[in-house]
Amino acid sequence: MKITVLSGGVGGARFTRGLLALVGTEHQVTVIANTGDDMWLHGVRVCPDLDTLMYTLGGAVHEEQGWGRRGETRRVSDELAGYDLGWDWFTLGDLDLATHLARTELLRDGLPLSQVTARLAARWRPGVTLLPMTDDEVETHVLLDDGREIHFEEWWVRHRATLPARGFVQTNIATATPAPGVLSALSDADVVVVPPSNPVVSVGTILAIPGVRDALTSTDAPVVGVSPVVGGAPVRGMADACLTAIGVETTALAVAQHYGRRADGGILDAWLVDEVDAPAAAVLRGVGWASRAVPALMTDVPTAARIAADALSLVDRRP
Ligand code: FO1
Repeated sequence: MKITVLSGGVGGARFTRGLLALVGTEHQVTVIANTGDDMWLHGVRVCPDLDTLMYTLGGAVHEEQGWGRRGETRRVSDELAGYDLGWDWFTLGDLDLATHLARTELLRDGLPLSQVTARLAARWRPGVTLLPMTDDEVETHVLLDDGREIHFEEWWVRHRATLPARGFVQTNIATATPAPGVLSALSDADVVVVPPSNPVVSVGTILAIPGVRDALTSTDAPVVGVSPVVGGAPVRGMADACLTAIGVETTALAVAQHYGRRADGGILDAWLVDEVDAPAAAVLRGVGWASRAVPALMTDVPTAARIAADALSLVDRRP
């Protein structure tokens, strides 16, 4: 079975780790990753979501953080601070820095990001085909109520998404093209999964790449989503601030309606919610969705695997 996952960072990575535990190696999993969080820092290219997926699926992630490397040190970033360079709110660990140096070297050698990603991922053997959503440099910027526009990571990490925002833009999005393999991963899939990633700045950014949304709405594969919101709050991170910025309520029902049902011009056929949101599942079933409420908190890998199984079975796909 060909399974395609649209993923941001931590939530999508943990879901995909559970999916791999469920399907093993006899099924082919492709992950299309958000690269809107990417940035140039100290002359190297940082790709937070690609790296979170690579480290998490490769067994090297700092588990509590959900990003960065286990056993990380900060000698280089301390030295850079000595030169008054960089930010105290966003630093690169020494081990992580090697990933960015390798990526930058390969990019400067002329390789597109998709080939660079394949080369780096080969070391970590993530068990999936890891694709950036595009090879073009697209960055998510936040439009603040005060008129300023700042990089998403500054809003998210420096300001913990507390600055009132009125929306998000992706730079260069109009001329960006899907990376090689992205559209076929959607059109040739047996099932497409939208995991509990940030629906605005992760999944939304992937959908903003010209051609991706059309490929998703027209694929023969069923498309099933897993709610990132449980009981009116995001499971992790600050997706509520992102949803509020675009005028969407932070509920499992509102996020489903934001994505939309494919029969109504949206991107999903099915929506898996947590037990506390069982009423949302009932409302959605009443208007033609496939929807079910299950224990949906990914507390460990076996639980994430069971949630992945629940998502696949909601669209009649069984590994
Ligand atoms: N998150 C933080 O809260 N503080 C950091 O200093 C930080 C550094 C960092 C370096 C590389 C990288 O790939 C990710 C990093 N992150 C940091 C996490 C990052 O904010 C998240 O991975 C993304 O925002 C999730 O989309």
